[in-house]
Amino acid sequence: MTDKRSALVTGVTGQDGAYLVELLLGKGYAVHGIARDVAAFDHGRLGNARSDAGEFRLYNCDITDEAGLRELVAAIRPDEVYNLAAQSHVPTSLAEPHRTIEINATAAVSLLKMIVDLGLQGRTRFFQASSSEVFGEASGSVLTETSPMRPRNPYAESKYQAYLASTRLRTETGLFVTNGFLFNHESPFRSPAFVTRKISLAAASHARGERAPLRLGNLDVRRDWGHARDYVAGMWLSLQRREPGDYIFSTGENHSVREFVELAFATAGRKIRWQGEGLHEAGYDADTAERLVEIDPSFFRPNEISATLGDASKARHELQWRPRTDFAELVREMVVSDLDRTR
Ligand code: NDP
Ligand code: GDR
Repeated sequence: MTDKRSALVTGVTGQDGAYLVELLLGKGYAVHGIARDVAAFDHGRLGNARSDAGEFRLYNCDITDEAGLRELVAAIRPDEVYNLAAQSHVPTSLAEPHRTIEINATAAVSLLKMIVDLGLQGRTRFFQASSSEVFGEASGSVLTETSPMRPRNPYAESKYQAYLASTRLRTETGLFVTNGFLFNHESPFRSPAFVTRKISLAAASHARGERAPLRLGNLDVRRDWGHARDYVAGMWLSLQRREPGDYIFSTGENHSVREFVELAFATAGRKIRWQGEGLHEAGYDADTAERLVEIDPSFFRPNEISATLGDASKARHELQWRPRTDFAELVREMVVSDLDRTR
């Protein structure tokens, strides 16, 4: 590769990886992506970015393979590292806490420390993908960077551990490391393991004649949902500052799973009428009375967070960051994309 600005991106096969690589290539970076299965990287996700000034190279590497990762970091000497690799699914973290901590915390700390050990702390800037999950249940209050952190599941614990280590290394060694407390962000590239894509896929398949009802957990939890494209722009902006810092990235508005369902099915041409209560509640087509949505208690979570809501004023003032896609546009984009795919 040439003397372009270089970025190392972990978790490149994930949702944010796709948008971030596209953004960096568009800015002319030499992008080095690591994935444990490079064949799983969907080049179609890069849009037109490949014709831009950047260069893209993929490497097979599990983030928990410390020796392999060290070799890559030493060879690339990246200007920027974006640590996106994670076991990012909260229910999976309950079933596999050890693996979640190993990937999300231990490997993140090793990567941070190896940059210092390789003498790169004067050169390499580091973005750590942290999460609104670290704050735990805030009972509807608006979260800022100084809100108390009370993780409620192994995923949140892992992100909290990585956050603590990163801020310690920042003051101990002068490493430029920034944490983004990312609130939920979605897109047509979201894995169907997450509720928004599960809903958009179901709305699209019902428009194509699917008869099996969509089975969901708690319809009344509220999330501050934004678009992934906006959030990766925030990641990049946070590394262009003179000084490192930690930032909330959120829209400042939240909506319930129920609202997401209603809007998604409306986009696919179905109006939902709710009937029943609690576990017996179901969503019916207002015109045909077809049962479209039902409750499945297996998707309820222990220690559920009832609502998230973030205040991104710091990112707005210091980074001039603001989300561009609102809730209605997000839902529409996801459903239209799934309708196109299933056509
Ligand atoms: P995804 O789950 O879509 O992507 C995670 C990526 O991590 C995948 O590419 C996955 O690869 C990779 N990965 C998992 N385990 C390993 C491993 N052992 N070695 C190497 N790579 C691994 O997440 P998102 O793109 O949505 O999120 C990006 C980051 O932002 C994550 O750290 C997530 O925790 C964090 N975040 C995301 C939010 C959101 O709403 N999207 C909100 C808050 C934080 P593979 O394909 O092989 O599984
Ligand atoms: P979350 O996202 O756990 O917030 O983590 P998810 O989409 O899984 O859940 C959002 C909310 O919806 C409720 N829910 C359901 N969730 C799923 N997955 N499936 C269902 O059927 C269902 N029914 C209701 C959940 O209980 C929850 O309240 C995401 C991930 O990207 C994390 O990595 C990230 O850190 C946080 O967002 C911020």
